[in-house]
Amino acid sequence: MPKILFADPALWPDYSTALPQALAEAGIPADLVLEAAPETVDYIVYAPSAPLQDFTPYTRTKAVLSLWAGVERIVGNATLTQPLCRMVDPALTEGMVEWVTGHALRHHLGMDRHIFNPDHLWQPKPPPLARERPVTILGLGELGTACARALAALNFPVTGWSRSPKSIPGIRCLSGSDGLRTALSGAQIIVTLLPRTPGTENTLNAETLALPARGAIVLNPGRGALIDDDALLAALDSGQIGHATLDVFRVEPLPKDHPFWVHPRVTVTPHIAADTRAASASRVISENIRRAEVGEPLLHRVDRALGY
Ligand code: NDP
Ligand code: OXD
Repeated sequence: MPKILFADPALWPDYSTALPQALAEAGIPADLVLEAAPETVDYIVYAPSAPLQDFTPYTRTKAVLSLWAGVERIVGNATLTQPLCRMVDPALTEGMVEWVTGHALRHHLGMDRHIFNPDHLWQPKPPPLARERPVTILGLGELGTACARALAALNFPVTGWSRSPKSIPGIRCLSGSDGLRTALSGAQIIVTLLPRTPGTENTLNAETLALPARGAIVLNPGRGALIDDDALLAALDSGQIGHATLDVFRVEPLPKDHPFWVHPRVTVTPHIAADTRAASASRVISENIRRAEVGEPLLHRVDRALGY
């Protein structure tokens, strides 16, 4: 019977029912524990906030299974030599699609003008149709692709950008550094859904923020480090960027004195774009344990060299 260490006690209340149930549904008789002698552990269910930081003594561990989609706080741990899998949770993806389409539609429809109208102004200014508003999504992985499809289904012309070339029906797919310039040029809404790696740091900077259409909207549910904060603030001040809706930050919680809190063209959401949901995440974890137990390849393996 495999021994599974649930390494983050703070998250256990969410998983104490869902994980045993999912393991049972997957037909895995498991010894699920919150503490164990490291050399007895077969699988580790992990989050970066877990007290466990030294993986060296976990000599028989077959996989470390992250509850987080982004692994930048784990992947650089030199003691973690066991296979690492990230979270790809259908419910998390659903949540991200809702956050991105909701905030895209807020700006597309100009909702703020009517929600905050203290002077009761009657100023009919119909928005353009979605088909007239180009959207660019940086990152065409699990989340970026789902958001691209959802926005394309609403008729937005969607361009996506990724490291490797892709072909997705209904989406203009670009890659590489020339692709980035083309993807951003003329975009009216930009969504950043890249992982944080050395290759994605400051993807949006003074130079690239000058490429979109004037007044473009930035939505960042990816990671704070994808954007150069100072360059974004300058672009907001000049009107080159019309508004930024930001869910993730270089430092979280966002420090109380950070200019983003008070900037009139910034909306801050507190890293809630898409949560891992215990029921569906437990099924993902259980499926990976089932696979490992029967010698099938693990799903969602992190490429250490690429960092995601
Ligand atoms: P994936 O790994 O599935 O996709 C990542 C995408 O980014 C891929 O298309 C990849 O390209 C592309 N990419 C990576 N590096 C580069 C690069 N240097 N240049 C161009 N493209 C690059 O990740 P997910 O879609 O699952 O998640 C994306 C990120 O969203 C996570 O890493 C996490 O940071 C964030 N997130 C935020 C949440 C929130 O609540 N705010 C919740 C969950 C995740 P390729 O396809 O070629 O590999
Ligand atoms: C994640 C996140 O990576 O919540 O799962 O940001």
